[in-house]
Amino acid sequence: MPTPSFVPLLSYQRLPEPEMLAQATAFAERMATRRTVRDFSTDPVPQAVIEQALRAAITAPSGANQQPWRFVAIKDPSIKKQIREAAEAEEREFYEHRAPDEWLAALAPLGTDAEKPFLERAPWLIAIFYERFGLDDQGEKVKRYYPHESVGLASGLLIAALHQAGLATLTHTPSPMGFLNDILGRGKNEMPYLLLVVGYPEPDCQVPNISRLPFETTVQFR
Ligand code: IYR
Repeated sequence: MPTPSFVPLLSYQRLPEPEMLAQATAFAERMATRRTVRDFSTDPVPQAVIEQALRAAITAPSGANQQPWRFVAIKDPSIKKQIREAAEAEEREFYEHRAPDEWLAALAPLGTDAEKPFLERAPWLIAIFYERFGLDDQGEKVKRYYPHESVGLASGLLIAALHQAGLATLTHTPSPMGFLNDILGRGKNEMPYLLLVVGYPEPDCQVPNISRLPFETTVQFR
């Protein structure tokens, strides 16, 4: 059993209250401008920007600090093409057979269908996996704690970081996503979590006419 070891918290900087409120307000206003986009431009995005956003993502807290997230950032057109073909095959099954009417009704306001051109058009796809279990030096399974929660937190930070950098994203979840393991050569212990599509919106991009719930509906102070 390892013994705990502590170091001083040197990175923390407490803000004066007015600046704290100004920062919090600016960030909330910035995030309120985020929209999920499906019409992506083919304009390239520098890899360095994607890398910095991923550096932000991997600062997320995680169960037992196991950092179970794994990110694969894809710009290679041939890999994007394979992903599009595999995703569209699953999506056709979904829209034509698998999805119950209730689910299709819930999706109707988004105007989605089985065609996923953005998987080839967008300059970057980020495949996000979580480790269902780790593997030690001997190849033995090591239990992971709260992997779903952890990867969700990291994904949220990634979306915020990309938005802050002026990029648009789509959280895409073709189901099932096992094809990502095959195409990207990832181990069976890695579970695909989501496929984040990243790039610029098309100049004539339209988004669904939907809105966020009122603040008071989802937040309570006691
Ligand atoms: N994966 C499908 C369907 C879909 C499901 C949900 I829940 C969404 O919020 C959006 C779409 C698709 O991408 O079309």
